[in-house]
Amino acid sequence: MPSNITYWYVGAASQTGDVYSFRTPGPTSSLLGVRRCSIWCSIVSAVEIIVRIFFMSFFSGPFKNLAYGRETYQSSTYETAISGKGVDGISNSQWGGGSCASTNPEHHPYWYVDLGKEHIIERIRITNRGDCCPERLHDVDVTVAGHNKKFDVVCGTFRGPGKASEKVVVQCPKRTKGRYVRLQITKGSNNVLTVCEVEVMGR
Ligand SMILES: [Ca+2]
Repeated sequence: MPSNITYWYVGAASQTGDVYSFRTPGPTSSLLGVRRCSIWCSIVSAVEIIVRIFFMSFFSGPFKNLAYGRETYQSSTYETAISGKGVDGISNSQWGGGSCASTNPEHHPYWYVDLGKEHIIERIRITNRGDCCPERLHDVDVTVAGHNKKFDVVCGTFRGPGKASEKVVVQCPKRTKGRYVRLQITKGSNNVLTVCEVEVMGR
């Protein structure tokens, strides 16, 4: 049995008349199924849902976006393009949409997010700016740090240059673990790091 099976289980099967609903646990509970039947039928349905959850966990893993709404930082801030706009849940790649984070021109600008605690990190998805200068996204090192904030775990690098509104995906090595995820442009000078959304997929 995979270790992540414990993340998913049938919790709080509720009964309303003859309707049984099955939900995942936690504050972001999602509906897994509803059955209208007798108690015996419901038991069979519960088994069916457990089997389905097992295969969902085994093949795809219960990864979710860990970065949404978390604390963020960047090496400098261009006007009102604060770092938090990178994790506001809005992937609008148009600058006028007001949801992109951006630094000033720098040598090696960086942006990072604090996930609050250590997680297994699977991949990072970055939404690049779409209305202008997408080539600014290049040679981005994605690194991960534990509580000590030493970004010495390499997830991967995006050489680029990026395309307009591109969704850049950087896949981390298996079982990459950390609390902080940082993006940094490591080559050239007079670089501007702009990210319209950064999603850190993990568990
Ligand atoms: Ca955003």
